[in-house]
Amino acid sequence: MKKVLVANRGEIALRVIRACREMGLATVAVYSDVDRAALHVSHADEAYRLGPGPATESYLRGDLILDVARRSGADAIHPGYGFLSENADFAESCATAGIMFIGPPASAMRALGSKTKARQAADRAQMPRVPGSVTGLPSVEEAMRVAGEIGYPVMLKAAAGGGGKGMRAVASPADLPAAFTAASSEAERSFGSGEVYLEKLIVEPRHIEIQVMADTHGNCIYLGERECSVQRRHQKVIEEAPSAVVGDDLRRRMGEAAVRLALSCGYVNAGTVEFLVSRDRATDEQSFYFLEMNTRLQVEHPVTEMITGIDLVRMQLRVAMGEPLGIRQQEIQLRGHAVECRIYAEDPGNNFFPSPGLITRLVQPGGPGIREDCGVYAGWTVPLEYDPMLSKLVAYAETREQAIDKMLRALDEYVVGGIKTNISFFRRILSDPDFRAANIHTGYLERLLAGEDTTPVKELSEDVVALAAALLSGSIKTRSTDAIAATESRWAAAGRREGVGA
Ligand code: MV4
Repeated sequence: MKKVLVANRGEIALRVIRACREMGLATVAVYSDVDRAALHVSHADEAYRLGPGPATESYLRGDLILDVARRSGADAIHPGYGFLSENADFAESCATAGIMFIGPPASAMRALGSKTKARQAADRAQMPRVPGSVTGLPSVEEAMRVAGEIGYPVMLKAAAGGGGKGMRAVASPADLPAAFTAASSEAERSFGSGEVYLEKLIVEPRHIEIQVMADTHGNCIYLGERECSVQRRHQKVIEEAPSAVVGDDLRRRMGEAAVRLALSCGYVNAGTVEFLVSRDRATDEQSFYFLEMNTRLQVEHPVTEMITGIDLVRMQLRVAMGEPLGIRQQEIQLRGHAVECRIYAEDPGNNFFPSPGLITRLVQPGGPGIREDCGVYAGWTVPLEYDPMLSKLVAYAETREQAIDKMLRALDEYVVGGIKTNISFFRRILSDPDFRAANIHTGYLERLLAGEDTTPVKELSEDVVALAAALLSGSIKTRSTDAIAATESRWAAAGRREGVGA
């Protein structure tokens, strides 16, 4: 491998270009018309125009990207996250063109891309998964039967969905038929497949994911977990590693399950296995349930890099070159605590509406234990066409409390002029007593924003379960649901990808 085409933009394109340069690999950037002056273009050795601004006419055009690979003589393509990173057809067309796709084989993407296929793979790998169906539900009657078997509340999910899109919580049998029909037609519209399955609803779980890395010699390791429960409308807002509630034993059990799944699907390169973790209020025991597997490098990979000391992109490139992992499971050591804030051009004071425009001033934080993966600069105009993430701010320290306080200090240094950002939003979360006490779960942020008590309920009364189900299904319109929904649809149409996924 001599020359890598980075088929992405923003901070992740810069991240990959940096790793390539350190390894003596030549780099090719691709850009759309609105990204002509983007940072990743100037950092690459060569840059090629793809087309107009919309992602569907540029970063999602696998044919144009392959054409640039041929013209530039690139022998590998790194897809980053989002865009074509989980597109099995694109991975296959790279292989057909004799170009190394830096990621898993198309076959592994296909085995894990459908959520029902992934659940079947989880059964083969003997992983605990959320009770429910592992195939699509052929009819409302069958949905009623399965839901009756596992007990309400249940969660309807689109097999072709993911990241929380097309999910519906159902609190009672009376609500199921309408929810099933709605979920299926929404799935058909959004993902081209109306296949819907259902699971037992896990109330107020934690969303914890395991990073895995597999080479082409049959080796696969896990690199600890990331706590991703602090989300707003299935967009991760703050991620951290390690999780405050995962001890050595649970980490080992989840990690070994994740590795079993990866190996059983012939997985190669970086991947993330998502779990729900819940604590039984009666026995106080923790249970973990397989949710889905993401067949790409994730936005939040830096927090894992900080506590393991391992450069995951460098490892991805070496695996793609056919090298063995070069490290055994028992050599992986986790040290310290890392917290990541995704800095967005959004206005928390106006329903988190995107705030594109010219960045007139940029003062970036620094100092010991601060890492900033930034994709913008003063003088850059944040375009409307893509996900409005500006950078990822990561704070690393010996303990969680020190990492949080370091992050607060760094956020105080951060100045972005000309556009609105969500920086103030993080100060509110990181100062919240429940967050600082790690009393977080997937419903935490919605309740903090709604001004409600965020302390997890001690025992679940029926009305709390119904409230949780209704909140999860979005059937309770929070203040800004409609406005955000309007924004979401605009961004979704503009090809907004990973970076919002749960
Ligand atoms: C669930 C769940 C509870 N019970 N499934 C969210 C996106 C995708 N990764 C799966 N997700 C969930 N699936 C069952 N059976 C809770 C989540 C979940 C979540 C749900 C609503 C609001 C925010 C959430 C954040 C993380 C996970």
